[in-house]
Amino acid sequence: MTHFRWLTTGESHGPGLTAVLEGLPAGVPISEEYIRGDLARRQAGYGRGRRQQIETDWARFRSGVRHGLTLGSPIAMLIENKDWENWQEVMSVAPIERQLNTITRLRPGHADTTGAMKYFQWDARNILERSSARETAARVAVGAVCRRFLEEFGIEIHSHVLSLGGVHAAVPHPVDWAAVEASPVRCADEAAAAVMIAAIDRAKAAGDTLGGTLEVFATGAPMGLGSHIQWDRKLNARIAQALMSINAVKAVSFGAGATVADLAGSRVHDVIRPAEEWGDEGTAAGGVRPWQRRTNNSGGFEGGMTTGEPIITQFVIKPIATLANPLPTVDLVSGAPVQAHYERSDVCVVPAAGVVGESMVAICLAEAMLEKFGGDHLTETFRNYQGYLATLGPRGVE
Ligand code: EPS
Repeated sequence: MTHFRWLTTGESHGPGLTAVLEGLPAGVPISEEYIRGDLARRQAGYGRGRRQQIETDWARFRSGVRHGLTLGSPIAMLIENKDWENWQEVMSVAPIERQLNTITRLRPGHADTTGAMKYFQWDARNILERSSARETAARVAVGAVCRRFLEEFGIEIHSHVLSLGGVHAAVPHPVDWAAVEASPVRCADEAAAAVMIAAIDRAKAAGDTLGGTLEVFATGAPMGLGSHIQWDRKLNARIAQALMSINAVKAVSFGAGATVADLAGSRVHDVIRPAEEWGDEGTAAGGVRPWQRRTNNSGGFEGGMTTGEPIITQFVIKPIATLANPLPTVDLVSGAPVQAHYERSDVCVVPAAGVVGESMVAICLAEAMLEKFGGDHLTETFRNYQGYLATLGPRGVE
């Protein structure tokens, strides 16, 4: 059993976000600068609003790291909200004298309506502050620590935008990840990216918002993470939950995804290549799998376990619910018909969502690696990992 667990705390306009991560072994190299790389990637992307000009997200370690290495103790990280300065009265911990304006014009598509009923609130701010996607900054901090751990095992995680506002990219194989990182919409298809940017500009002018489809691509995970033994041990299912938990996500798929519904089995299943076919490619997989596949329609999973092929998962994010040109709704207090609340928001967060998706996959993979290989120090985890890899391959005669 692993004791891997993590939590985030924080309201969007409160003093800051906190993340606690427990269960990583000692000896993992990590720095605040490393985490900043992913936090900055999440803050970027065409279509973001004014809030990102205020914030420069930085995760400060409060525990769990000494002299650049994890200690095996709980890691706490604090990300300050720079905007807090402007919200001290609105978000005051102590009761205040002044009567503040409340948010009562419920936004369709946000957590406002159900949250206000369920948590017995008169002010939707008491719901939206926590349901805001600001929280994903804390997830990315946890994900970055996990990513650094996975790097020790040669596992790399990327993401890119497949579609945005109905504009679909042509996906080159292999994907040019440097081009993705250089793109304002995190899409390597330059022509499609230009159309996506124009679509964001049009949506902004119309007071509207846009969603899209993202793909996360992880290489180097060894065959055999997760298990077929029980429903909650299937790693693809756990990744699906992790991605579905990202704000505004409506669908998750793997590999060929929904297209397999229309194809015969002979067109779907990934044929296993015997060693004779590998030719100059050497071992099939840099050792993480004993045999290669001719295709990867499974997205790297069979029976809820990694096959050793790249993990490929897609997720769909709806257009964000805060519209500058608001939708009809009702008032929380009077029930009267009104237009929904609007303060300030992003037009499109699709590019940023890819970084959050990578982070969630990193967290799931780190947990699965530690379930399989254990270890209180990275050296021990690595020894167990190498011992396992040495067992992969033709069984021979017992
Ligand atoms: C969000 C609304 C906006 C976004 C926010 C999510 O914030 P504000 O209300 O301060 O303008 O910028 O996302 C972030 C702050 C972030 O860091 O991603 C919402 O209502 O969900």
